[in-house]
Amino acid sequence: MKIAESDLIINPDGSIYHLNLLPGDVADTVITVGDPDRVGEVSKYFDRIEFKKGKREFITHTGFVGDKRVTVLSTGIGTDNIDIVFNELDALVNIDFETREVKKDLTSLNIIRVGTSGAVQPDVPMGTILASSFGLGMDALMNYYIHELSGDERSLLDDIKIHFAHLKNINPYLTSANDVLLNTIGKDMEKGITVTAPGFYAPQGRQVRAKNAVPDFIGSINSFKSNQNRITNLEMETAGIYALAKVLGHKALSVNAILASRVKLEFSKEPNKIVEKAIKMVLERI
Ligand code: R1P
Repeated sequence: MKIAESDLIINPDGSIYHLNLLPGDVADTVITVGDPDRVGEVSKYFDRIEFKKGKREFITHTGFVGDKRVTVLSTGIGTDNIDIVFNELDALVNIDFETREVKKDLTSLNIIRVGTSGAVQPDVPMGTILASSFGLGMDALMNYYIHELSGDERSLLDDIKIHFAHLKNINPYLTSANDVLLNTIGKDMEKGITVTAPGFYAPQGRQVRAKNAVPDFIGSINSFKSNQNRITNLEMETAGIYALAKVLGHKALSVNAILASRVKLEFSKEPNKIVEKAIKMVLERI
């Protein structure tokens, strides 16, 4: 079936609408970062850079780590951007731009987020590099996609829905990390459920000047427990990444540089060093 020109927008030069990339520009291993300035912090470790492209907040460098071709791409902040990045990355590898049809042989990308995050457990200190075992979305993205759950995801999400029943009008969604990536790239990292919020301030329990509608948000998050599973950290992309990766047949892992302790009310004095450590760990393991 031919995909409509209004549904999949291709620029006059043959590149995809927002990412500004051509089919062939994306390596099978993709590192995503939120901050466009972090793209160069990753690609400075490449042995060779093939090209640099960009549009809006979506900056891409593709190059080589040894013999391995790697793409690093910034998503900007939030799962609304993840919707764009994941659909366009998938289109670049799985849709024939000439015929506008889905290819017969599909490509499954390995996608690793290297992002920043705040810890909600007292025993997860600043400086920790944490691999998300699950992404728990408190945002609305997956209300718009058909998202099938495994038995394990379903039973954990059932427990989560009971625990968070007081959060009216929120329909949480849950997806596990790709097992292989979790056990290789994330092998000796701290693990836990990562909550993805639709904002940075009240949606993550921060109290500045506007009054929060949800009392003790951090307390309700860090008190959740189901078997061995607990919530360890908060950020703004992981759940969308895990869910859309699964829907589209890609493998995803989110690696979090913990810059803040939300229970000890602290923020790191050396955030760049922690991010640097996460970047190096991921590049050594891909
Ligand atoms: C908020 O400051 C941003 O930082 C975190 C959040 O997920 C959000 O995108 O990740 P990045 O540092 O990767 O952007």
